[in-house]
Amino acid sequence: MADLMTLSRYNLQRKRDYEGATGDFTLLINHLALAMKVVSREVARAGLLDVLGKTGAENVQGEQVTKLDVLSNEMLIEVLNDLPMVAAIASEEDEEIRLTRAGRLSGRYLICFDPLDGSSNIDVNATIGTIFSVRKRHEIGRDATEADFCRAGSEQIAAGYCVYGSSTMFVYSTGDGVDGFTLDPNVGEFVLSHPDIRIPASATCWSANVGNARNWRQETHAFVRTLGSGEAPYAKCSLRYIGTLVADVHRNLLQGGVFFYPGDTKAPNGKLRVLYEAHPLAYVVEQAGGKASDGWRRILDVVPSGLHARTPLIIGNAREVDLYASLCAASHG
Ligand code: FDP
Repeated sequence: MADLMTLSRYNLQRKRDYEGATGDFTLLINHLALAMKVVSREVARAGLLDVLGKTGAENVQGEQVTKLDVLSNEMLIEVLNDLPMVAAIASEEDEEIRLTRAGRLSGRYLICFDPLDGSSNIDVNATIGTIFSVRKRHEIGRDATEADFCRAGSEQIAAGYCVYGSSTMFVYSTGDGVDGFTLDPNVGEFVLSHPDIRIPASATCWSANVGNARNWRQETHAFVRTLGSGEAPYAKCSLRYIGTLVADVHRNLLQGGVFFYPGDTKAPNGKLRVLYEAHPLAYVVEQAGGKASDGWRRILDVVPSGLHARTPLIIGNAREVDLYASLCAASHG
């Protein structure tokens, strides 16, 4: 029992390390984790309940909304709505921000999340996940606005994700390294299983939707040629693509690798969203010693033009992210 470092115990211990900590932030992380435990339960029972399939509606991104998307979104909103320290929420599923019931005026924190990343993998039982980030707002005492959210990713004070895979794992950072907790289904608690995650020094794989190669620009083709060259340091580098961003990034974080969803001739800004996907994952990966870029800029420096703005994303081992950036610079001058 003494060794069972649960997420709540871990957070309590950390709180003691920070002078003046009110416990608000600890409570917030614990509630986010609680919501993800509930989502994990629903994901695990998905085939048994009537929660598979699409609702028939489209979300703000013009994508088909699945029933589990809706359920996860509601679950997170429900949990966050009554926390007095949370002022407002931005969800990938919602067109506008949501001011919370309890904290809209006095809450210090703004939360962004993608309730269920990898929706197209739900019905085939492949790994999916939830991604979140926490920001502190600059002004309290008034309703938060979209502009309060549309700021650089470097303003995040915490970010993380939960992957619903062969086990459920909660991984997060508060700017002081990255820790991973695995859900023990018998105890119902996240238990510290991966302390101080560091991305391995070299990439063992690369991950991209090669189906888009027909639209890729020359820098992306050149990048793939290098990764697939079979020459050092890529002699053993293989392709691994789950097609759920958070799951691909999670694997690469643990085993070394680079994920890229670049801008191309069809979609110059790529597919992934700045606030709900790129910013939080970039925060985690940087904290683990990796890098994230849009090819030109550090992702954490990107200021989104709107709540649902998209960005090209190259994320993983520093060496490979830098290589992609140098190829961009070479092909566009
Ligand atoms: P999905 O559309 O299934 O929700 O941004 C969402 C996302 O999945 C990412 O998780 C994933 O990496 C990417 O889109 C997959 O896009 P492609 O199907 O174009 O490869």
